[in-house]
Amino acid sequence: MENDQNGVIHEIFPRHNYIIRKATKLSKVSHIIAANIDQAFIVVTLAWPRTSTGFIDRILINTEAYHIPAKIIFNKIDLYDEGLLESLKVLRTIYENAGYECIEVSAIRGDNLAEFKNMLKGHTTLITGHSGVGKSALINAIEPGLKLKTQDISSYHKKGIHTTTFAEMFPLSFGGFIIDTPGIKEFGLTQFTRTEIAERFPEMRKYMHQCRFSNCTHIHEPGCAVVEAIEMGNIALSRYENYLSILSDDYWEKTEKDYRLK
Ligand SMILES: Nc1nc2c(ncn2[C@@H]2O[C@H](COP(=O)(O)OP(=O)(O)O)[C@@H](O)[C@H]2O)c(=O)[nH]1
Ligand SMILES: [Mg+2]
Ligand SMILES: [Zn+2]
Repeated sequence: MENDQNGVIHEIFPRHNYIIRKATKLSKVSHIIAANIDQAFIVVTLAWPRTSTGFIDRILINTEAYHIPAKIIFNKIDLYDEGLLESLKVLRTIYENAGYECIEVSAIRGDNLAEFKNMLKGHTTLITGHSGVGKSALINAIEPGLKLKTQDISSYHKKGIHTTTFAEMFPLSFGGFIIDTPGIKEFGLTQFTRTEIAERFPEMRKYMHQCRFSNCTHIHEPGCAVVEAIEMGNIALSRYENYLSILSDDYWEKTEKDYRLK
């Protein structure tokens, strides 16, 4: 019965997708970070704390696994010098070629915030990325009413990086929802098998059915269409290197020499 004291569940929606995180590598307990997401924004920066492509690619493996379209938000561009702007161009090309939309923004200076806001409108968006890259600052910039706490990054060294420990969902006044995640240090990939990893790289997926062996790991097999695509310049080396490092350190050692750019 509905009354003033008790809330009533009107409808239970099925979880179409969700992102989980295990407490530790061996833990059997999984924590659902967010559910029913229709896009994920990976907030990164080439300024401090600089995001590695390894981190980006691990998150993308997760979003691919749950069929969540992902976009990469390069923040703090007000701090980029010429060298970093050059790196930005290179990274944009890598990720756009892999099929991911990219946008460069500055929460502080205001660059491209109207476009950023437009990308959020009407969607349920998971916002993820390292602690300190400016997730909360970006959300505040487009929805000042939320007044999310931002943290002075100089204090991270001393205190460790813990402000929030769970994801929070907020409605947007202009339509849609955002889910602000706590600073995620690392996504576990333990729920995937080794052969599934390659399938989570859209640009590798495009070629792998042409490999000579159906169980090709795209490392050392003859007639590997993925390796051929790398040699032709159709797959970015950094993505492939991250794939190798994800598979295992041993594989990485063995193949590193062969596929380095000449
Ligand atoms: N220069 C500059 N600093 C930023 C920008 N965005 C965020 N910051 C700063 O980076 C620090 C961390 O931001 P915060 O939003 O708390 O990061 P979060 O941990 O990802 O939520 C704060 O000191 C922000 O003021 C930006 O675009 N430019
Ligand atoms: Mg935050
Ligand atoms: Zn192959």
